[in-house]
Amino acid sequence: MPDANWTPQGDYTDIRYEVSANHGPELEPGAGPTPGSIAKITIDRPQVRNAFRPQTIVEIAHALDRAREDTTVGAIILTGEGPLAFCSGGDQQVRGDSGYLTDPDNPDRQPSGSSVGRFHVTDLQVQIRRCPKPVVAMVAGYAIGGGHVLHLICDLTIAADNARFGQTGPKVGSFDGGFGASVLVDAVGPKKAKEIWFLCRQYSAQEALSMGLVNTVVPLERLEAETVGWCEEMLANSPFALRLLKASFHAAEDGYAGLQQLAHDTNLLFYGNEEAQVGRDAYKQGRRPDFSVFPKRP
Ligand code: S0N
Repeated sequence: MPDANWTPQGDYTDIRYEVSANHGPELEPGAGPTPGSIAKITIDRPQVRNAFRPQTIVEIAHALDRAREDTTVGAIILTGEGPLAFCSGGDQQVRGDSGYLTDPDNPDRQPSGSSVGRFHVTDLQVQIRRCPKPVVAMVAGYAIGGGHVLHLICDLTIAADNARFGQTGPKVGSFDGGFGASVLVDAVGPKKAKEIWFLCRQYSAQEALSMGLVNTVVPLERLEAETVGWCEEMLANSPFALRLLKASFHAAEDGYAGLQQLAHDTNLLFYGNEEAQVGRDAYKQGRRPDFSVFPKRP
């Protein structure tokens, strides 16, 4: 499998953002790679097992937006630095009495001390779900607590054989009853989801595979090559079909917001259609549109 040839972009403190060179598979021998690149977002706080503080979440959100806007990017990898952890969830050192503190050492930015905070991860979870490109969690080591929820809401998870999965909420006085509960139920069923949350056990990569939490398990040394390979396969497919599939998978679970995404995606297609353009052009030219030529489809 070829090297992804990553190029770093952006200026971040808690993460790295890298984009691969054109990296699709050759459609025919000697034809060169098909256009398309992969973005990789790496949580870079290995000293705390890649726990996220608010700054980390702000940076992941920024990088995700960047990957979304980059029209060469067809798939996005979310991972953690090093072999020991994908992510260990919210950084408990900056957990306040009401969410997480942006800057606990700076009273000017946190005027009420430990009583003011928020859950930055709430918006990030939605952003990952609504990102129109596939997001792949590449998990080595621990995916624990809020880090487990992050992998859960990614579209696919490729796990190394040293990966360990679990929730810790009830052990540390916390819980994620949002996607962390509903998407987990969808993935593993209600009994197993309750076991995971109520007992706070850790599960091996093989156990995660057998309960449908991850897509595949590979030796640690092959983790990135395998993940890049899966992304390459998606790069060879229709990006709009992938986009609509992702929106379709989430439409029911996300209610009106899910339907809105799917509906607006049909708008994107409809704007390219002559019928929509007749309406636009007539308005711009100040005349009545003539839709009579278009069939009333059965
Ligand atoms: C990950 C674990 C299992 C790794 O164990 P290991 O390998 O033995 O390493 P340790 O020695 O334990 O850790 C190494 C160093 O890293 C620090 N550290 C690890 N995790 C965190 C963390 N989450 N926050 C801060 N520091 C962390 C250790 O302290 C240690 O530091 P040093 O070297 O200085 O001693 C193990 O570390 C572990 O179990 N970690 C804690 C996992 C955990 O409980 N995470 C928090 C769970 N909660 C959330 O994630 C909340 C998510 C959230 O944001 C949310 C979302 C929706 C609704 C609510 C919430 C909410 O916040 O409540």
